Amino acid sequence: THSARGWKDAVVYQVYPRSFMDSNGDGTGDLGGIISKLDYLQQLGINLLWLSPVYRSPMDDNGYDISDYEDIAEIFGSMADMERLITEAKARDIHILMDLVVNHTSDEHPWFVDAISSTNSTYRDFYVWRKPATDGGPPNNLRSNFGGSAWTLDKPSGEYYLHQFSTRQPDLNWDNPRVRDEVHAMMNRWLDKGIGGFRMDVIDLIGKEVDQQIMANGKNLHLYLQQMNRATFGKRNSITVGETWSATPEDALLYSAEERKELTMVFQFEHIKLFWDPHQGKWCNQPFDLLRFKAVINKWQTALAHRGWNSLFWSNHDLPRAVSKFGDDGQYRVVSAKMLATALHCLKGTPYIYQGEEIGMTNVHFAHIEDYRDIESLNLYQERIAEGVSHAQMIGGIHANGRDNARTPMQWDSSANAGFTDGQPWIALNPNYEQVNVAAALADPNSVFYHYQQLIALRKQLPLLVHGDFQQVFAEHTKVFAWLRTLEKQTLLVINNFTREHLTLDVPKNLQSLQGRCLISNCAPREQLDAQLELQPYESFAIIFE
Ligand code: TEU
Repeated sequence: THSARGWKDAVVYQVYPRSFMDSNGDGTGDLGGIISKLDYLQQLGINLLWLSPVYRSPMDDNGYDISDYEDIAEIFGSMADMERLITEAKARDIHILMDLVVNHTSDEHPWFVDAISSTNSTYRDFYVWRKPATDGGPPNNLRSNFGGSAWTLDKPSGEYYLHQFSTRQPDLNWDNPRVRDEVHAMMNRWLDKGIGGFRMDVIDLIGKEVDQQIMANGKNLHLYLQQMNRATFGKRNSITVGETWSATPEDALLYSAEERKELTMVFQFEHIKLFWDPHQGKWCNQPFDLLRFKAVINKWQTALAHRGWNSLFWSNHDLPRAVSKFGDDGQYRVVSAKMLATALHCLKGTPYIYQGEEIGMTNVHFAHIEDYRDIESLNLYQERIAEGVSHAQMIGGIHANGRDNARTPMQWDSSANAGFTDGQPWIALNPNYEQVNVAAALADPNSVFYHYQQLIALRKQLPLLVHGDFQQVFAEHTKVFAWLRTLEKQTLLVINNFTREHLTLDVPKNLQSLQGRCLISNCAPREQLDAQLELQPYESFAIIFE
């Protein structure tokens, strides 16, 4: 397995199992389908595979509502299939990161079924119960991320239970040591199966101080993570990445500085939230602003330059497609997708590729709300329309930032249903699958796929890419994102034109007429820079000077 220190040249690929590959024709992706595509992932060159949840679940939130942490949902296959996936992946030097969803369970988890059955249940205190407010309503005005109150009344007991997500995802009470012990034991049984580590769902919420309405970064959060590290993965060569929407760079150091013995790294979302409306959130999309975007990336690269570690991502199963969000999914789709790949993979940290990103898959624009499946979009659409927001505004917000953009089936080829299923797909495909698919990408030496493959290979070959210091250049430029990576005598210059415009850059004296070697480019290779640099639309390249 990856020694905890040797993992820094790894690249992670995220699979959303429901939409990756269907092997039994039921229209939903499954473990057999993933196994059938391991050769493809090995060809891409990734070494870690973050698997979104495949555990038993009523699928209220597509598996982020778990009713049995140690059994596999029938639609995904069996535990034997899961063990086969771990083995087959390892045979290709690919290690599985399981998705650990322990801020909450499903309301069908036996713990909750028992807890809600009686106030005397020995599992009552596994969850968060509060008496009604004096007016008989919810204990406080906390809102759920999926619309409505974060409190649901259990009529027989007259008490409310907390759920920061759907009403069917009751929050676990992490202040109860029995909860921590049960979760640690479950994690160790998964580690004993040979997984490479965990991605940890909304892990910044497990220290919540409910009565102070402090939901993220509660006072016991880091204590619980240090306990978890000691009790489970800390003793193994594991990789852990926490999903922490609230994290600042200072928090990220607390989570990921090696001596803290908490996590390997975290997902922070400042570069994502940057373009959400402060009041309407993601449903009112703000135009991309490169200067603000660069400042955030620069801040994070600088803050974790020598302690802690960055995760690097443009997208995941909750976010719009990278090329639609940060590039151009029209006539410049391929060149801008390659630019985004170079930009991500030449930063310092661990790159995450979301399924389909490596072939430049794009957002989807379904016309009707009935075409969508995501509980978050469906609930918030209803809630906002009821508040008087127009259909056009909400469907526009879903088109720009809805989670189903990332959940339409993986596009394998131009055959029916893009080769994803020979059944009825659980969600419609993106109509562009006849042009945008893996088969076409593998047949085209200039495809986005081979650009990713090259970047992943370079990371394994070049310590400069893994360990080199980051230093932004052209910091004030509103259309170009550029930086240097330096390690000992080597300097890498990375230049990305984030626009469809032809640009002319004045090259600083110290970078002029140096003889370099072009590491990668999405246009003509560059070896040397003169006083002026003409950039094509979305042109991106990296030159190494020794
Ligand atoms: O996401 C946490 C989360 O907060 C996001 O759903 C976020 O609220 C939303 O995408 C922004 O509008 C994690 C999982 O990644 C997500 O799929 C789950 O739905 C959620 O937790 C609950 O488990």
